Amino acid sequence: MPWAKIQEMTEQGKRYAINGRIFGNLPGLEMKEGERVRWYLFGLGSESDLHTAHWHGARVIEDGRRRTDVVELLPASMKVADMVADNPGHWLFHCHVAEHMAEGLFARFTIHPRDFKGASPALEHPFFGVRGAQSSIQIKSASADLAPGPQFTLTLAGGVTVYPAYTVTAAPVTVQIGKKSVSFKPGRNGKAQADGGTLAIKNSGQFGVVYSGMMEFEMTLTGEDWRAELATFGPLKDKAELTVPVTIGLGDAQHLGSAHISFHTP
Ligand SMILES: [Cu+2]
Repeated sequence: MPWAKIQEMTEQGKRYAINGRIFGNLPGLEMKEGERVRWYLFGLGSESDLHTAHWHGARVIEDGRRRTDVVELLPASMKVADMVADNPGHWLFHCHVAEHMAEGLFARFTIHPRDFKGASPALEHPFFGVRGAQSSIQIKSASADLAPGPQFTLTLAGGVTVYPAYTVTAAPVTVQIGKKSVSFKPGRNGKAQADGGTLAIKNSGQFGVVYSGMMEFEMTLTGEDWRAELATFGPLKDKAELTVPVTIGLGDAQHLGSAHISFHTP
């Protein structure tokens, strides 16, 4: 395997962690209302590791000097933060650098009420980041016009996750339902035509770049082949509804989702 490839894979697997835990999975940050708690903060890394530890629902005194809820940490620097746990609840503790947070640099801490007795509740599922990332397609509307012959038209609108500042000409967009697929090659205007459909990317601006991390699209899939493919999932008739799996490929990336299609006759 080429060295450059190994570097790339290492970079993809890299996460920003607190005590080795990511995405809200760090246990043990628990205290009782009224307790005085000392946090020892320590950062390590390189120039990308400029961290800002931030508490929700609480304030600290940083190094005995400053009352705040954000403490800045340069690599290999140490700070002490003193907190009076005066606000019971489950609170977020995270790095305020947006990219670090998106890559897992957050945890929860719990302030139990003064009269709390018993075992601490088990951590629930991660509440931010992980799950949302698994469904990388959102189909917001799907409808099919049961016009006869080649006028059969399935219209899909929704969004698919992309890298920030994604260039729409970078890779073909392949849509697959059942065994049938079509591939679009969007131009800089975000539009593409292919045998059996059209694609329009709605938020790629005048330069063909999607900045938001979510590429919004509208597409039409036309012709008898699509009707035949959809018919393998259930009967097609006026006012019927069907849920079908949809795969959208962007270059090497495969995004899996489903579309809830409503059918109507013209
Ligand atoms: Cu950070």
